[in-house]
Amino acid sequence: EAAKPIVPPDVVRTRFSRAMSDLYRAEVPQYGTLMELVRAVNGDTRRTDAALDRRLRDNGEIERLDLERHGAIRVGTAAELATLRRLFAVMGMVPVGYYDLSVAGVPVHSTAFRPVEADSLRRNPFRVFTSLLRLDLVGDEALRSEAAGILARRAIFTPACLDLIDRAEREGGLDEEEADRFVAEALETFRWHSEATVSAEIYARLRRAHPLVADIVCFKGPHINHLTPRTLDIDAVQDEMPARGIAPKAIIEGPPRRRVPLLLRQTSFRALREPIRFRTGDGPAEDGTHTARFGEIEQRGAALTRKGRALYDRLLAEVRDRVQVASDGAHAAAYTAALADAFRAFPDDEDAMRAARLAYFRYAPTTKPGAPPDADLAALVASGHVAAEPLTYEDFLPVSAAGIFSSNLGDEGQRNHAQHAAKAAFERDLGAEVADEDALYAAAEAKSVAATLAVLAARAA
Ligand code: OOG
Ligand code: NI
Repeated sequence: EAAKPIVPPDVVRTRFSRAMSDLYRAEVPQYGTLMELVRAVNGDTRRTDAALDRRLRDNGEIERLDLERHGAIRVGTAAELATLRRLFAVMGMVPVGYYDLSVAGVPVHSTAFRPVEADSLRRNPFRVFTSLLRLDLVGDEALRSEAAGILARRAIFTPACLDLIDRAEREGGLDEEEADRFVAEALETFRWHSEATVSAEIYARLRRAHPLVADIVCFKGPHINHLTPRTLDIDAVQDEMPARGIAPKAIIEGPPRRRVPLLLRQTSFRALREPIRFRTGDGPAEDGTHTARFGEIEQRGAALTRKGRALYDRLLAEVRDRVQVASDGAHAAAYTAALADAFRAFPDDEDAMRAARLAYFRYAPTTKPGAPPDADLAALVASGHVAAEPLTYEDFLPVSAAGIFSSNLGDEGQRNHAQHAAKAAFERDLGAEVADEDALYAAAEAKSVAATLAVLAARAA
């Protein structure tokens, strides 16, 4: 039998991320408004920052810019998580990183499904931050077993979706028709269901344990709770949001504004209050509301080495010890000032960051001829024979941006909580190990160094 023509996973991912974006725009109109604003600001930024524009074009990042977004979902059981891993694998997305959200007082732990190869990231870096409920962090034992029972009775994947995942695994991929069907079926898992699977009374009890517990347990599926476009200038978007009828959080989470952007800066706006319908025995349906879904934007910057990340974490912790933003936004200005002040200790210059090994870089030969054969990499960059630029951070900072996570949980200001990491249990439930993000950046940098030196050696020969 002839091998069937396979749609590349990168293509399936792009189709899926477009379909998801269309779905979310239909479900959450403010997302459409936000996308328009981000597109306008990105256009302005490219016009006023010629160097940035050139870099984006040289790297083929222009194409990914309008496609680029991440989403987030939360599931309730190991089986749901393990099946999601197989579903995302069909689209070339693998679990990267382990995030312990218990430090932010949230009873989940998480990973990010995303592409990892440079070419795949360039084509479409769509990511889904995926959290698993930790019932072990819910104190009330009766409630815990009730929640487990509710979760055990639901099926979040359509039979056709499960069948197509099997088929992709068995046959090494999906053909055209299967790929389109897969996108449509997979989308069913992520859409919003306004019918709760429980009564108002159970919902209220789960909500009292933690709002996220109710969000995860009480519905037919793990509705996508936000979809985040990437902007080139988050301050400009934040400033412009009120004029478009969107009320952002008081501060932008993450590092301060800098000449060389670091890691990830994010801001969000409040979840919609959506009408839902509770289950009742034989009586009339009971109406209620639920806030699950919110909007978010982000700006991505340099991926930091362990050393750079340690410095970032230390500086941010200093600021958060000194100033806490209240839930009503009080102290926001003091926080922003303290942040800018603290980060003076972090070099804001690509050469200095590279010399101090604070960030990962991608190296490439320039067109300048006559590279001295015995020069080291730093000398070749200094002499203009090799160009270096920071690798983009492709991952998440949910703990330092805990405000994002709690923005839909009602009024919670910034807080710090005890740590209960359980990575081994998470990987057991996932059915696989998570990739180490630091190792991925180090490997990407090393690969670019080897390729650069090979080109220079070939030129010299
Ligand atoms: C996920 C929050 C994490 C981000 O951008 O840090 C996240 C959630 O609320 O489920 O999306
Ligand atoms: Ni997010």
